[in-house]
Amino acid sequence: MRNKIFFCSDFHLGLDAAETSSVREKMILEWMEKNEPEMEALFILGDIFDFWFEYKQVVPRGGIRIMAALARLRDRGIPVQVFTGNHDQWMFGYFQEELDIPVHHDPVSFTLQNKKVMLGHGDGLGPGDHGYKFIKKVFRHPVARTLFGWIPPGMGIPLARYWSGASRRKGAREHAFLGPENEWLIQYCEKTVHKEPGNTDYFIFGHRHLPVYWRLGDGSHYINLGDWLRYHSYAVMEEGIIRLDFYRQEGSKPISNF
Ligand SMILES: [Mn+2]
Repeated sequence: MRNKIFFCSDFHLGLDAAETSSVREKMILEWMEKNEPEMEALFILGDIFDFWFEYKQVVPRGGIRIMAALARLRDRGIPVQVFTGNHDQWMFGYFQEELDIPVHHDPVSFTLQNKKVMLGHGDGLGPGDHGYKFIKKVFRHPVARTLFGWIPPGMGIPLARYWSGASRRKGAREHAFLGPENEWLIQYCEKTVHKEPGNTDYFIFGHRHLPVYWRLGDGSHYINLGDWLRYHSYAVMEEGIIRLDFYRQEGSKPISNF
């Protein structure tokens, strides 16, 4: 029976970390295949790729197995939706046209199993981080995209990979949980539920690379999906209830306040 909705993010394919990208990719496929018989839908909340830029006629090499697996899910009639992350925001229609998968660039609220769920990558939300918010605007600007598209891929892609690595090294300082006052996604969610209590049952984001399951002021919940670089974590919704789980890392627990 297809009654489970799966949420995951931050595969960062193309980046060799604790495991190589290809070992990680195979693990993700194994996870998808194992859960496919019960899969009602799959949401991927950004940073599938460590770098992605769709040129007009060309896409970056790599990631072919994950794309084939997503195509197979679609062929079996399973809804798949993708959000772009800060590392793979330059998706301009390839997933929609080739894989029949909708791509979202901003957070979206869905009603899933009778619950209101807000989904997004999570970058650029909450207070502070003005440098990043500015760069994000620049990178999203059509003129910047066009200009980048004119740089030959042999130069443009290494340049972008360097930038992507630099932003990750900056983020690497934040592996530890900073506490509810300093976790900007918790701040963002608390502010949202303060303005509109009871409007959302679950806020689910990626980007933070830290599995978090947090009870918010109005009784709703914020979930951070963690990542597949360190945690192999994901969320699964069944009968309107979401749990955060770890693939092949039994006994791991998310950071939680309940
Ligand atoms: Mn990420």
